[in-house]
Amino acid sequence: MSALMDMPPQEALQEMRKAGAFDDNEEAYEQLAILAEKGVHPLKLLRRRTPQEKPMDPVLSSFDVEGVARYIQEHECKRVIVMCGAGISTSAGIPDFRTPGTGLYDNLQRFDLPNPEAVFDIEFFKRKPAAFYELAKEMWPGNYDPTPTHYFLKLLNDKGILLRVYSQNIDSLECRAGLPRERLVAAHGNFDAAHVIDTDPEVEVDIDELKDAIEKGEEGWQALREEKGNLVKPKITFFGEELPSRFAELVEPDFRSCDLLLVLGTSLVVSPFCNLVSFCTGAVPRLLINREPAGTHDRLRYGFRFQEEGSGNWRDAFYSGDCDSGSRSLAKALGWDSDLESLVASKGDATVERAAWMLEGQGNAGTTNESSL
Ligand code: CNA
Repeated sequence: MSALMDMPPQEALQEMRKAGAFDDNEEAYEQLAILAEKGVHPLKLLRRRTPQEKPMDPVLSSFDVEGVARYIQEHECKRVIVMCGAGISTSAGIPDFRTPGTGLYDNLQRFDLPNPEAVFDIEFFKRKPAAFYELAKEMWPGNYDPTPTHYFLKLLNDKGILLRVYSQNIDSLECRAGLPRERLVAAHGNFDAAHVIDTDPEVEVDIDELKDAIEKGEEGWQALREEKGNLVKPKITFFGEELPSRFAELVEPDFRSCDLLLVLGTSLVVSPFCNLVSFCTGAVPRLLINREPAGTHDRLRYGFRFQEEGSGNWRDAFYSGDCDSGSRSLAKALGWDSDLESLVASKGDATVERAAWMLEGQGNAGTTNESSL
């Protein structure tokens, strides 16, 4: 394996593929291929030396929301990373992918797809764009309002302790809640911009132009296709497409310096995103807030160990339930519940005092809507 490390990223990846490393996970291969092209070595991502396998002394006084809140206060956390997914937006009325009955995948039958994922597959889109355009019309941002969880993200920012939100969501609700753009990595893109597919250098299209075309139905998007020379789509990342360069640029330094990880509303099955849970160091506490356990170490390399007894878990906590109630519980345990409710009631406009440990040395200049991290 050390010889692999000495090879250039793309060559190493091919060797790993030949050895069968991706036989049952072609998607992981595709994502690593994209990063390898950018010079990121696959072994660096897959073999990060995290001590999860070796038990450590417990870093949390209790493996629950209260234990995590105590940790944040006692260790004066200031580089919190949040990873989130579709589950933070379901209370806004946007279905997630996989919840049985209500998830998007269960509601795509009418598009007659070979499999539900096909609607976000770039090759399928090129052959049959109508299904995606129909769905895009339904999901277009603007029709939905942020949830209390989105305001909780803003709260962490206003308290001065948020390093970054890594979101898989394409609904842009994080920023609509008032989270500054520089705090967000929209790992799978969003509807903020549009482009003509298969153009290099990429040809951008005004997102409103695409919106107008989609609203007119097939006639509209066919006319736009003719005008631009190829299909136009929002800059959301399809299966088989490259993740935004901002993701590759920020992921290493961010996770290296992260002092607490919160994971909200995701099934943690889409790679490379799901692998991020292993990127912070082994002593960094992690809290999953979700309706069901996800990303556990039996399913995900260096995944959560909150189901382990005794010394098998030293840093992971799980809040089983809705993101909004989990976020409210954490805010309450931190003594920040009234701040959160003010943000919810004011749609993000309320002014919130920074965390006590972020006030030190700042005199009275500790009340702000912006984090200076
Ligand atoms: P997913 O696979 O559908 O998983 C969602 C997870 O959230 C599941 O484990 C659910 O049990 C859980 N969940 C659902 N509602 C709640 C809730 N209110 N509180 C707590 N937990 C809840 O979705 P992922 O995000 O994991 O998958 C990644 C895909 C989803 C990304 O590529 C996104 O682009 C895509 N997606 C985004 C949106 C959006 O932008 N709002 C909507 C649907 C899909």
